[in-house]
Amino acid sequence: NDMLSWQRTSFHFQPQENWMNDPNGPLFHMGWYHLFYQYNPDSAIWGNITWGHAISRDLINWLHLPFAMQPDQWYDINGVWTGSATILPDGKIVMLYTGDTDDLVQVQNLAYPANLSDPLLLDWIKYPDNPVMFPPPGIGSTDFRDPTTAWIGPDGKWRITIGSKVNKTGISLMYKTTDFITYELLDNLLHAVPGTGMWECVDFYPVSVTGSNGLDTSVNGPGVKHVLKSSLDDDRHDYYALGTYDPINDKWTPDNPELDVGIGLRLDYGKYYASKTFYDQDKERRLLWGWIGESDNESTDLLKGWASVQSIPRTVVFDKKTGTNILQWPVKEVESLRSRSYEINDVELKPGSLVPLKISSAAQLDIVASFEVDEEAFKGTYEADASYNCTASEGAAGRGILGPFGILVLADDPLSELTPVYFYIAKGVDGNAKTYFCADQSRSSTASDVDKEVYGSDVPVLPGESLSMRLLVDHSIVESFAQGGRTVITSRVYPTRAIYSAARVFLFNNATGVSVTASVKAWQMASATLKPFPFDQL
Ligand code: DQQ
Repeated sequence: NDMLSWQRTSFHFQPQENWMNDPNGPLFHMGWYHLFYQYNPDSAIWGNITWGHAISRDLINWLHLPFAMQPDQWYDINGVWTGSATILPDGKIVMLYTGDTDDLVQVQNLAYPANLSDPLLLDWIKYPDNPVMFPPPGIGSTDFRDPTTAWIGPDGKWRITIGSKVNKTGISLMYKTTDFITYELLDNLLHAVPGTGMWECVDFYPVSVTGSNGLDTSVNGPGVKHVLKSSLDDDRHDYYALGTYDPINDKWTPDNPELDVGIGLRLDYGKYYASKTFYDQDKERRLLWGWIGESDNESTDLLKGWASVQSIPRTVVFDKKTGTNILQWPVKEVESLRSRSYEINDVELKPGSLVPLKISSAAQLDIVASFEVDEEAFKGTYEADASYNCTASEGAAGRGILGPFGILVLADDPLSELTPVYFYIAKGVDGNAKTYFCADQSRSSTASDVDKEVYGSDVPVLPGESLSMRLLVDHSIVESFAQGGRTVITSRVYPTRAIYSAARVFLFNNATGVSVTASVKAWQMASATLKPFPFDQL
């Protein structure tokens, strides 16, 4: 089927076939980035979870390797579930992962590479006395999973945290260890948030408040904040908050309790889950991977024979300008795929206008765009949609005074299919404006059995800043970044008509009361190379 094969991505990481979910244990070792991932070798739906393994020099082109770990022991026979890597000061690599036992109990297991001097880390040894942790008293046997990367505290002991829940309160349990074999459960929780339910794939790491490099996981002190991220099983989104970590009491406190984990900011407002960061010691940056799942139905996934991709890895830094959020940005290596470029500057978009860009077969693109709103019309607007909300709105078809305006991608000429990514400005009678960044999937596909949500949230815009967005378009995935990565939305879409040479890009302004001046630079993107194993040479 032509349409289904066109929908397969060309520069996102994915296995050759079948089901994939969470990224696991990412690390850099001897010149290679390693990515492990939750994989079903037998089908395009979840099950038989095995650790897939791939390596890359540049995070974009990948070599598939044999499975790292398979469900073959009593303590992981129902699945080698999510885990994280820790690189010890002597260079040893420790992998902790969740096993679903023969009794369906969630336990934590230890594994390590058989041969550290192998750059490919082909063989993995499961510690013979696994499991190393059982669900502690008071914790449900199926509510104990996804250990983090370890970090070292002032007492010289390693810490890890593991997500769980008590009734409806999402919690993160704290453990200390010196040898990764025996663990001490602390009385104290790293954090808890009522009403958020089971915390999956907790991620916990420092960010620098002053510098622009990433920080290794054990770094703490003045000028450091800590990000706590949880994937909420109940609503399938990744939430984070900035705060302070006290390593004596092993407690994390949010900067703003109103924007606590699970009730405040999302890492990504679209289809994005179970993400995990790691410290790239080679380039001194913190990198974030996330699972982009499917939002069609399982029978289509079975038909196309694969499900899910990983996001383009993103660098994560603290946003020094706002102080309230992190910035996520596609790794610079993705720019190596940029080829033919297209540029258009200072186009005036009057209310109701639509301007096609001269790009055909617009399936693989990197787009950078900025928008200046007509100052006088903006100032003269007394009130505009003060209570706007992307998700509850009518999407890009809903016209307001100061929005929407932005870009239509994966759109065909008659606009029978289109995925709008746009800004929408709301203004209260107090004169304060709030800018929203949204992605509308309601008309992305003529298929009826796919998700049609409008995604998005507000995005901080500081005085003097123009509105800017970056879009990575890859057939059926659009990763959209506003204001340098303050708000991010990943769209998983299923075009059936806006495909091959019919896939186009437009600028649009559907506001009724304001003109917008747009400048755009777009690049056609080459395909990444994903080689099967065995490959001829490195
Ligand atoms: N996926 C894994 C679990 C994790 C969940 C199982 C999150 O370890 O909690 O495939 O997507």
